[in-house]
Amino acid sequence: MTTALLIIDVQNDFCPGGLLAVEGGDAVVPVINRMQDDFPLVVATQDWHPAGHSSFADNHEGAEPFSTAEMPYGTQVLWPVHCVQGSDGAAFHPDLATDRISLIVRKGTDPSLDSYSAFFENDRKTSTGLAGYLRDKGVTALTLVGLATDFCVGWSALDARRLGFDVTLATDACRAIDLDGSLDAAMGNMRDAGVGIG
Ligand code: VGL
Ligand code: ZN
Repeated sequence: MTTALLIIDVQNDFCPGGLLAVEGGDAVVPVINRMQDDFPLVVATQDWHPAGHSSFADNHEGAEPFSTAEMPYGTQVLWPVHCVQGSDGAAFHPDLATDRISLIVRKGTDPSLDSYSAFFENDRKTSTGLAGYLRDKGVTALTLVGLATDFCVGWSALDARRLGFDVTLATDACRAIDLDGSLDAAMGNMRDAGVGIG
């Protein structure tokens, strides 16, 4: 069994001082750095949006950040502008060790479609290609870390289970946004799906 470490969205905009800051987001960095040597394969994602992305409240007339909109693929939270392609906010946290990362998946690049999960965009159908990469590398199990527990980490964990991977969430290496009970909901969904909570 090969277990890979999947590092989700440890980017400046999700850390204190960023445009969609997660409380304590930067605290995951030293934990993740220490964990990397325990895994033969390390993969990371970056949230990577064009400025005109449809998940940004600014791109919806009169919409407030953290409100929702109905999209063709379902209900979408409208976020503050964050992780714009090439911006400092979209870069990895400067202290994240990146030398051992063998693949970086950039997601959320389609202006009309958000992508929380590392595996599928929010229509739950459009693949990022990550599953194929991991299977080709013989990976059968994943440990997930990063930001944010209740959105990109949680959706990635559920998709990974759906794809047949063994999944563990390393909770001390994750932090949540926690919007209207979203953390409790995500933890419940992950437990129900058989995600190991470490
Ligand atoms: C994320 C909201 C919007 C995340 C990304 O990384 O959890 N959350 N885009
Ligand atoms: Zn995003």
